[in-house]
Amino acid sequence: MSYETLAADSSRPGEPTAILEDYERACGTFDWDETRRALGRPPAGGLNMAHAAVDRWVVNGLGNRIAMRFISRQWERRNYSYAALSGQASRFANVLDGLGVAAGDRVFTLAGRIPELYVTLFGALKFGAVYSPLFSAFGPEPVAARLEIGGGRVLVTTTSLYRRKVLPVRNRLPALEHVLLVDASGAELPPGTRSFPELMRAAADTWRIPPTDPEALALLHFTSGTTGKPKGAMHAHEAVVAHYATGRYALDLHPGDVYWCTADPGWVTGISYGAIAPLANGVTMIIDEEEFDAARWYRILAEERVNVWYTAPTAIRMLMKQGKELAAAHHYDRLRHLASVGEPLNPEGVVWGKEVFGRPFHDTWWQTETGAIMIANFRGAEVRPGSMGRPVPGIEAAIVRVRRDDEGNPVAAEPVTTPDTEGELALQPGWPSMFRGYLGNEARYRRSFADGWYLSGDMAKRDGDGWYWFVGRADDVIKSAGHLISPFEVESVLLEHPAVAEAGVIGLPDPVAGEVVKAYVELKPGHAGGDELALQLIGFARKRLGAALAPRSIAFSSQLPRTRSGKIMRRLLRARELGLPEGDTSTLEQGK
Ligand code: 6R9
Repeated sequence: MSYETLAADSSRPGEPTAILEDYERACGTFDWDETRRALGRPPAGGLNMAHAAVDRWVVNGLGNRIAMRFISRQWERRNYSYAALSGQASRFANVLDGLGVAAGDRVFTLAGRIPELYVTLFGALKFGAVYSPLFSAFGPEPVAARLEIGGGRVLVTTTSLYRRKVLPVRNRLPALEHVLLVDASGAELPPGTRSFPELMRAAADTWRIPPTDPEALALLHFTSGTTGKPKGAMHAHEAVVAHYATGRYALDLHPGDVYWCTADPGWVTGISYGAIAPLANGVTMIIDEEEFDAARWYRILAEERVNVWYTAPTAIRMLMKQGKELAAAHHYDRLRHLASVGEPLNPEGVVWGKEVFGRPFHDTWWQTETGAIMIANFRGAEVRPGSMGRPVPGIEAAIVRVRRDDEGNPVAAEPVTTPDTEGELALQPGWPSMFRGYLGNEARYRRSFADGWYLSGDMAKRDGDGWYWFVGRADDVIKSAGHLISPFEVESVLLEHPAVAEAGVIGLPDPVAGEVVKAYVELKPGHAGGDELALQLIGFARKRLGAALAPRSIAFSSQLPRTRSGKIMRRLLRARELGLPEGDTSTLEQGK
């Protein structure tokens, strides 16, 4: 079935027109400096993300506008005005000061969608510290690896997450000096922790943002590669310029809108578009503490009168699975713009949005490294279902053919001009939210570039009209339910099990989650595979990695395919599993 191009949404009565109405014109006239100026400057000078997102609204007399509306599991609603958020963030900046934290130190959160996470984020930014989120569904291993690489000095978390995920690995984290618990005080505090609310109560709620160099580091977002440890992508305060601009152009955020981003703040989308871009655009954001629940989501969209909704293909497919009837319980007459990110969005999903909400989903593409949306379907333009859209104004993209040396390092990248030709999606560096490096891994950073292009690691095509179409990853990284998973991180944990000699981990296609993690395991002599051991290994992996990363299924193999240099060939495992052509097996070890 092919899908026809959908005409641009027309505004309904009372709706503002699209911010980006004329794509070509906007591309021709766009200027980062002009955008930068729109964000104002903190009194002490420079450019500070927290000032641009929060404080400037207070300075401009809009402090009473609601910045965040929390909906607790029990459906209690709690509002934070821009002024209240600014005051709380100032308190936290004072807390950091009192703890002796220095500018540039790393402040982490390990928490679900709770107000303290956002207070920590903006407080750390105001202070001049670097903020890094950890996904609350991570197990102790991914938590430890990221805190270790990031040299986390402060961690804000809950008592339960601390006991289950940090305490078991804390002796590996000498840099971690301060653990602040949001839900404990006095005698109930476990040893080596302090009370977040007590410290906050004792701190002043005013803070003068020090002069912030736009290039000073603000955010550290961990992402995954195929080999080696997680990579900490570093982002500067200046990234807020791109958050702001893309919030306008790609998400059509108008000041005063009600906006809901369903991404968890443990990942880049939940920070860039679940906190910074929306506030920089002066909207009220909805933050739901609860996990996915179709009936609840429809209720939120309707009752909170959401204008702009940013979600992900896995969620859209889960909603689709439950049928249109459930959606019909409400009216969504305020819903103006629907957007999606994180994985390929099936054309069916785009069109389903139109059927259920009267608006199609607008796919957007970007990565942890790009910090902000790079390619999008715009509200004011036609939508081509199945396409990621076109580069946002200010961004130059291309499809390139990459030549690599024997070690896989890119040596040349040449733009492909013939339409509909597959190649690697590349971007011309220089936009404000581009990552400034991988913390402590300069070599890996350098390998992301060739001939002046940033290489995304995604394969794509561009059609004759300049629209981009996703083809697949160029590497073995797994995207499951929108979460980027490193096969190496999963393999490393499996190898710690006494029965496991070798492990190869791949993503298997899944109709809802996009991909699910599957592990192939070679056992040590004296061990026999079977259902019981498979369950044991899954349990072992879940305990260490957490539910988000652990494999869903395990297969035993007496001989995993290896290259002559001994590396497990994941590509071949996948091809064999799916009955696909095996491709080039010239490096395969004989007889496998
Ligand atoms: C924001 C985010 C990045 C990877 C990216 C690509 C995949 C993201 C997509 C998409 C197809 C889209 N991806 N958006 N694939 N269509 N619209 O997800 O960041 O976690 O770093 O993942 O996600 O493979 O390279 P991150």
